[in-house]
Amino acid sequence: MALFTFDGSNAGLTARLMLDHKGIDYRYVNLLPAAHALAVRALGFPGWTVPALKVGGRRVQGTRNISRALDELWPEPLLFPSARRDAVEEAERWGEDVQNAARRLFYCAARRDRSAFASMTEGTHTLPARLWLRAAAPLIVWLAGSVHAATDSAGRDALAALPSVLDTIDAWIEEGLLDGSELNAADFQIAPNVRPMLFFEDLAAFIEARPAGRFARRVVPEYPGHVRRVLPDEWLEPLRAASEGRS
Ligand SMILES: N[C@@H](CCC(=O)N[C@@H](CS)C(=O)NCC(=O)O)C(=O)O
Repeated sequence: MALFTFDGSNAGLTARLMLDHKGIDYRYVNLLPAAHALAVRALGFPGWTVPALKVGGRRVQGTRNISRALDELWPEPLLFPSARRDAVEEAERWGEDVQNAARRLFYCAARRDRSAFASMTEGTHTLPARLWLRAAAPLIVWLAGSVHAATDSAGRDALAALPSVLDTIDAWIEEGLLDGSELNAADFQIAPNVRPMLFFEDLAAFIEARPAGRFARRVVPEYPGHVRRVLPDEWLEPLRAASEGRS
Protein backbone atom coordinates (compact mmCIF):
# COMPACT_ATOMS: atom_id res chain seq x y z
CA MET A 1 0.00 0.00 0.00
CA ALA A 2 1.31 3.48 -0.82
CA LEU A 3 0.19 6.96 0.15
CA PHE A 4 1.06 9.66 -2.38
CA THR A 5 1.20 13.15 -0.96
CA PHE A 6 3.75 15.88 -0.27
CA ASP A 7 5.22 17.16 3.00
CA GLY A 8 3.31 20.25 4.06
CA SER A 9 -0.02 19.22 2.49
CA ASN A 10 -2.81 19.64 5.03
CA ALA A 11 -5.03 17.15 3.19
CA GLY A 12 -2.12 14.71 2.93
CA LEU A 13 -1.62 14.98 6.66
CA THR A 14 -5.25 14.04 7.25
CA ALA A 15 -4.66 10.79 5.36
CA ARG A 16 -1.37 10.07 7.17
CA LEU A 17 -2.93 10.58 10.57
CA MET A 18 -5.80 8.23 9.77
CA LEU A 19 -3.45 5.50 8.52
CA ASP A 20 -1.23 5.90 11.57
CA HIS A 21 -4.25 5.87 13.89
CA LYS A 22 -5.26 2.49 12.53
CA GLY A 23 -1.70 1.22 12.83
CA ILE A 24 -1.52 0.36 9.13
CA ASP A 25 1.84 -0.17 7.41
CA TYR A 26 2.23 1.83 4.21
CA ARG A 27 4.82 3.43 1.98
CA TYR A 28 4.88 7.22 2.26
CA VAL A 29 5.65 8.75 -1.12
CA ASN A 30 6.66 12.39 -0.74
CA LEU A 31 6.08 13.95 -4.17
CA LEU A 32 7.37 17.33 -5.23
CA PRO A 33 4.63 19.95 -4.87
CA ALA A 34 3.24 21.11 -8.25
CA ALA A 35 4.71 18.03 -9.98
CA HIS A 36 2.47 15.99 -7.65
CA ALA A 37 -0.60 16.76 -9.74
CA LEU A 38 0.97 15.24 -12.86
CA ALA A 39 2.43 12.35 -10.86
CA VAL A 40 -0.92 11.19 -9.47
CA ARG A 41 -2.47 11.29 -12.94
CA ALA A 42 0.46 9.29 -14.32
CA LEU A 43 -0.10 6.76 -11.51
CA GLY A 44 -3.63 6.20 -12.77
CA PHE A 45 -5.65 8.25 -10.27
CA PRO A 46 -8.66 10.03 -11.75
CA GLY A 47 -8.01 13.47 -10.22
CA TRP A 48 -5.07 15.85 -9.79
CA THR A 49 -4.91 16.09 -6.02
CA VAL A 50 -3.22 14.46 -3.05
CA PRO A 51 -3.74 12.53 -0.86
CA ALA A 52 -3.99 9.52 -3.15
CA LEU A 53 -3.87 5.99 -1.78
CA LYS A 54 -3.06 2.83 -3.66
CA VAL A 55 -4.37 -0.13 -1.71
CA GLY A 56 -4.38 -3.57 -3.29
CA GLY A 57 -5.62 -2.95 -6.81
CA ARG A 58 -7.66 0.07 -5.68
CA ARG A 59 -6.88 3.73 -6.18
CA VAL A 60 -8.57 5.95 -3.63
CA GLN A 61 -8.20 9.72 -3.89
CA GLY A 62 -9.36 12.47 -1.55
CA THR A 63 -9.49 12.57 2.23
CA ARG A 64 -13.18 11.72 2.50
CA ASN A 65 -12.90 8.73 0.17
CA ILE A 66 -9.81 7.56 2.04
CA SER A 67 -11.48 7.72 5.47
CA ARG A 68 -14.36 5.55 4.21
CA ALA A 69 -12.08 3.06 2.44
CA LEU A 70 -9.97 2.67 5.58
CA ASP A 71 -13.00 1.89 7.75
CA GLU A 72 -14.17 -0.61 5.16
CA LEU A 73 -10.81 -2.39 4.98
CA TRP A 74 -9.65 -2.02 8.62
CA PRO A 75 -12.72 -1.48 10.81
CA GLU A 76 -10.81 -1.11 14.10
CA PRO A 77 -10.71 1.56 15.43
CA LEU A 78 -13.63 3.03 13.48
CA LEU A 79 -13.13 6.52 12.05
CA PHE A 80 -16.93 6.80 11.88
CA PRO A 81 -18.20 5.40 15.20
CA SER A 82 -21.68 3.94 14.62
CA ALA A 83 -23.29 5.89 17.47
CA ARG A 84 -22.33 9.28 15.95
CA ARG A 85 -21.89 8.47 12.29
CA ASP A 86 -24.08 11.29 10.90
CA ALA A 87 -22.55 13.98 13.10
CA VAL A 88 -18.99 12.86 12.30
CA GLU A 89 -19.74 12.76 8.58
CA GLU A 90 -21.18 16.27 8.66
CA ALA A 91 -18.25 17.63 10.68
CA GLU A 92 -15.79 15.95 8.33
CA ARG A 93 -17.49 17.54 5.32
CA TRP A 94 -17.44 20.94 7.04
CA GLY A 95 -13.77 20.39 7.83
CA GLU A 96 -13.04 20.14 4.13
CA ASP A 97 -14.19 23.77 3.79
CA VAL A 98 -11.77 24.69 6.57
CA GLN A 99 -9.10 22.83 4.58
CA ASN A 100 -9.76 25.18 1.63
CA ALA A 101 -9.76 28.24 3.85
CA ALA A 102 -6.43 27.25 5.46
CA ARG A 103 -4.88 26.63 2.06
CA ARG A 104 -6.08 29.96 0.68
CA LEU A 105 -4.79 31.84 3.70
CA PHE A 106 -1.46 30.12 3.31
CA TYR A 107 -1.10 31.07 -0.36
CA CYS A 108 -2.12 34.69 0.36
CA ALA A 109 0.59 34.82 3.02
CA ALA A 110 3.16 32.96 0.91
CA ARG A 111 2.83 35.57 -1.85
CA ARG A 112 4.06 38.07 0.74
CA ASP A 113 6.62 35.94 2.61
CA ARG A 114 9.00 34.31 0.14
CA SER A 115 10.38 31.84 2.66
CA ALA A 116 6.99 30.49 3.80
CA PHE A 117 6.47 27.92 1.06
CA ALA A 118 9.83 26.20 1.41
CA SER A 119 9.56 26.27 5.21
CA MET A 120 6.45 24.13 4.96
CA THR A 121 7.28 21.83 2.07
CA GLU A 122 11.00 21.08 2.12
CA GLY A 123 10.52 18.38 4.76
CA THR A 124 12.46 15.22 3.98
CA HIS A 125 13.44 16.15 0.42
CA THR A 126 17.04 15.86 -0.76
CA LEU A 127 19.21 18.98 -0.88
CA PRO A 128 18.81 19.49 -4.67
CA ALA A 129 15.03 19.17 -4.34
CA ARG A 130 15.02 21.65 -1.45
CA LEU A 131 17.06 24.14 -3.47
CA TRP A 132 14.68 23.71 -6.37
CA LEU A 133 11.68 24.24 -4.08
CA ARG A 134 13.18 27.46 -2.76
CA ALA A 135 13.92 28.75 -6.25
CA ALA A 136 10.58 27.71 -7.73
CA ALA A 137 8.51 28.84 -4.72
CA PRO A 138 7.13 32.04 -6.31
CA LEU A 139 6.00 30.13 -9.41
CA ILE A 140 4.48 27.24 -7.44
CA VAL A 141 2.74 29.63 -5.05
CA TRP A 142 1.28 31.50 -8.01
CA LEU A 143 0.17 28.27 -9.71
CA ALA A 144 -1.29 26.63 -6.61
CA GLY A 145 -2.90 29.89 -5.56
CA SER A 146 -4.65 30.05 -8.95
CA VAL A 147 -5.74 26.38 -8.86
CA HIS A 148 -7.18 26.85 -5.38
CA ALA A 149 -8.71 30.30 -6.04
CA ALA A 150 -6.58 31.82 -3.30
CA THR A 151 -7.22 35.42 -4.24
CA ASP A 152 -6.65 38.17 -1.70
CA SER A 153 -10.36 38.61 -1.41
CA ALA A 154 -10.82 34.89 -0.65
CA GLY A 155 -8.05 35.11 1.96
CA ARG A 156 -9.67 38.11 3.59
CA ASP A 157 -13.04 36.31 3.61
CA ALA A 158 -11.39 33.26 5.20
CA LEU A 159 -10.06 35.46 8.01
CA ALA A 160 -13.44 37.15 8.48
CA ALA A 161 -15.02 33.71 8.89
CA LEU A 162 -12.27 32.37 11.16
CA PRO A 163 -13.78 33.52 14.51
CA SER A 164 -16.97 31.62 13.76
CA VAL A 165 -15.01 28.58 12.51
CA LEU A 166 -13.08 28.53 15.80
CA ASP A 167 -16.31 28.94 17.79
CA THR A 168 -17.78 25.91 16.00
CA ILE A 169 -14.70 23.81 16.75
CA ASP A 170 -14.70 24.90 20.40
CA ALA A 171 -18.40 24.00 20.67
CA TRP A 172 -17.85 20.56 19.10
CA ILE A 173 -14.99 19.92 21.52
CA GLU A 174 -17.25 20.94 24.42
CA GLU A 175 -19.99 18.54 23.32
CA GLY A 176 -17.52 15.69 22.72
CA LEU A 177 -17.86 15.40 18.95
CA LEU A 178 -14.18 16.39 18.57
CA ASP A 179 -11.16 15.78 20.79
CA GLY A 180 -12.64 12.72 22.52
CA SER A 181 -10.65 9.83 23.92
CA GLU A 182 -10.93 8.01 20.57
CA LEU A 183 -10.29 10.33 17.63
CA ASN A 184 -12.59 10.15 14.60
CA ALA A 185 -12.60 11.15 10.91
CA ALA A 186 -13.71 14.71 11.73
CA ASP A 187 -10.82 15.18 14.18
CA PHE A 188 -8.38 14.09 11.49
CA GLN A 189 -10.00 16.34 8.89
CA ILE A 190 -10.22 19.47 11.04
CA ALA A 191 -7.07 19.53 13.20
CA PRO A 192 -4.55 19.54 10.29
CA ASN A 193 -6.20 22.72 8.99
CA VAL A 194 -6.12 24.64 12.27
CA ARG A 195 -2.60 23.46 13.15
CA PRO A 196 -0.76 25.30 10.34
CA MET A 197 -2.48 28.56 11.37
CA LEU A 198 -0.45 28.29 14.59
CA PHE A 199 2.75 28.87 12.63
CA PHE A 200 1.42 32.14 11.20
CA GLU A 201 2.89 34.95 13.32
CA ASP A 202 -0.27 36.93 12.52
CA LEU A 203 -2.69 34.27 13.73
CA ALA A 204 -1.15 32.20 16.53
CA ALA A 205 -2.16 34.59 19.33
CA PHE A 206 -5.83 34.39 18.31
CA ILE A 207 -5.93 30.57 18.34
CA GLU A 208 -3.25 29.22 20.68
CA ALA A 209 -5.09 29.48 23.99
CA ARG A 210 -8.49 28.34 22.70
CA PRO A 211 -9.75 24.76 22.92
CA ALA A 212 -9.42 24.63 19.11
CA GLY A 213 -5.72 25.49 19.37
CA ARG A 214 -4.99 22.92 22.07
CA PHE A 215 -6.93 20.31 20.11
CA ALA A 216 -4.93 21.06 16.93
CA ARG A 217 -1.68 20.58 18.86
CA ARG A 218 -2.90 17.36 20.43
CA VAL A 219 -3.83 15.77 17.09
CA VAL A 220 -0.88 17.26 15.17
CA PRO A 221 1.98 17.79 17.61
CA GLU A 222 4.42 18.82 14.83
CA TYR A 223 3.66 20.77 11.65
CA PRO A 224 6.83 22.28 10.18
CA GLY A 225 6.50 25.71 8.68
CA HIS A 226 6.68 29.40 9.46
CA VAL A 227 4.87 32.45 8.11
CA ARG A 228 6.15 35.87 9.12
CA ARG A 229 3.83 38.75 10.03
CA VAL A 230 2.78 39.67 6.50
CA LEU A 231 -1.02 39.72 6.36
CA PRO A 232 -2.53 43.20 5.88
CA ASP A 233 -3.47 44.65 9.23
CA GLU A 234 -7.06 45.38 8.24
CA TRP A 235 -7.64 41.69 7.38
CA LEU A 236 -7.06 40.86 11.05
CA GLU A 237 -9.72 43.25 12.32
CA PRO A 238 -12.50 40.58 12.61
CA LEU A 239 -10.16 38.40 14.70
CA ARG A 240 -9.28 41.31 16.98
CA ALA A 241 -12.92 42.27 17.40
CA ALA A 242 -13.90 38.68 18.19
CA SER A 243 -11.11 38.25 20.71
CA GLU A 244 -12.06 41.52 22.46
CA GLY A 245 -15.66 40.30 22.57
CA ARG A 246 -14.54 37.10 24.29
CA SER A 247 -12.38 38.74 26.98
N1 LIG B 1 -10.44 18.45 -0.63
C1 LIG B 1 -9.67 17.40 -1.28
C2 LIG B 1 -8.60 18.09 -2.09
C3 LIG B 1 -7.19 17.93 -1.73
C4 LIG B 1 -6.30 18.99 -2.35
O1 LIG B 1 -6.73 20.00 -2.93
N2 LIG B 1 -4.99 18.75 -2.21
C5 LIG B 1 -4.02 19.70 -2.68
C6 LIG B 1 -2.76 19.61 -1.85
S1 LIG B 1 -3.04 20.04 -0.15
C7 LIG B 1 -3.66 19.41 -4.10
O2 LIG B 1 -3.32 18.29 -4.44
N3 LIG B 1 -3.74 20.42 -4.97
C8 LIG B 1 -3.32 20.31 -6.34
C9 LIG B 1 -4.37 20.54 -7.36
O3 LIG B 1 -5.53 20.82 -7.00
O4 LIG B 1 -4.02 20.44 -8.55
C10 LIG B 1 -9.27 16.37 -0.24
O5 LIG B 1 -9.61 16.54 0.94
O6 LIG B 1 -8.63 15.37 -0.60
